[in-house]
Amino acid sequence: MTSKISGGSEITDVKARQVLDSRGNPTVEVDVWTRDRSMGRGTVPSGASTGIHEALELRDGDMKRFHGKGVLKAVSNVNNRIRSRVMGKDARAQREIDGLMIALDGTSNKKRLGANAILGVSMAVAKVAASSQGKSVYKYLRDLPSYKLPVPMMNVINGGKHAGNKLAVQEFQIEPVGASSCSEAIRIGDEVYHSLGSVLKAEYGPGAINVGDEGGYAPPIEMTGDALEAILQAISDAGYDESIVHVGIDAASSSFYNGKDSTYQIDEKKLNSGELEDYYEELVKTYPIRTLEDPFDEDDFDSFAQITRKLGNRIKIIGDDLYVTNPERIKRGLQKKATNAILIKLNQIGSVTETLDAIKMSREAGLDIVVSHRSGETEDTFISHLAMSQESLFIKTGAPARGERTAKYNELLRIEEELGSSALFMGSTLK
Ligand code: 2PG
Ligand code: MG
Repeated sequence: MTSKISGGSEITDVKARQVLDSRGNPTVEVDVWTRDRSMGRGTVPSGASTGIHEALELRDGDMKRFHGKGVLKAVSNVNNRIRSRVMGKDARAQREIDGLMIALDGTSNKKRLGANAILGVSMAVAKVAASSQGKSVYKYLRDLPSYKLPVPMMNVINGGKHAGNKLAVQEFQIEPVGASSCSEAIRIGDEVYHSLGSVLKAEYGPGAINVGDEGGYAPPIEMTGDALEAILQAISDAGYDESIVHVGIDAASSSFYNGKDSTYQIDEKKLNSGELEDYYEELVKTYPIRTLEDPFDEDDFDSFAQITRKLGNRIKIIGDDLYVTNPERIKRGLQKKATNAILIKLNQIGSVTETLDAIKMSREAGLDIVVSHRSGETEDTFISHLAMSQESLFIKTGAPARGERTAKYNELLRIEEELGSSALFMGSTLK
């Protein structure tokens, strides 16, 4: 019997193709098949405010096709070198398969095969293994006695590299922690999002409700405080208050950092890291901000540690570009007590196994987990399952608008339905 099951999950085909992401840029999609005719598909996302320490996204550089952004080399690496090594393996052997691809690549940042090639296969392998066992992906990834759905961290105003406005801060988020379930949190977030549309339209004109890369509005606002005021107004217009809906920001501050004189350009000011820390402290005093991601440049572990010492008992300081889901950098951050939470993105490190290892290390050290999308996304819903399986406090996956963002929230609605009355909600731990 066992050998029959093992035979069923034997990989019989691997096929990659080039498809488009939500920004209209090419990306890698991989289908993996097993003997029992199960199929798993992984479609790889792509960032804009990419950390310099991230694994390499292999692009063709052929300026005659897709302005150099094609991924045919990565696709060919899957269809040839990776495929021939992975064929015949048991899809349940995730660690072995990921290890084999990492060794085949042989570089520290996956630049030979491309992290996009490796991750596409890695996600497809996990999905096909789940499907071959007749399990939901989150249950396959981690068998837990009960599951808690994450709090949606919805990016409702886009700035920085995700929008054509002058906001330095990249993301303004709402977090409906006071909901009694994930589905209720999605409803509340959606209501606030639409109220915000009305607030922005009234204040800044009809063009203010055009949206940025992650589905949040991209109004012609320049000052951080003005964006936060609009959000508070929207929370109240929708009939809620700060105890139900928290606010968060992802400063993505490497994108407004000038390395030449070590200053940050924000709100018409040029600040050094000490002044920027005071600026955040004031912001947190004035507004109900409960999460603050990437407040300083991606290599400034010490400033992260300092703000965590100061504000860490009240709010979550989240490291994204700082850690790039990389165990080596996480170790460094833990030694310095740089943050109390970590953003997790599969394509920053480039395989499911390494992502799970990064999460385990972070969780065991007491960091809160925030599983995240990228600004360039696809219809793939793997991160909804990853968040479920890893007891992620939040899932950060954009506004409750645009198909590639709602795909993730909708998958959580399906999961909550599948769990029925046993479904728990992370919001209850944050009230
Ligand atoms: C971030 C991400 C996702 P990007 O900085 O957290 O919101 O942006 O994918 O552009 O790196
Ligand atoms: Mg970020």
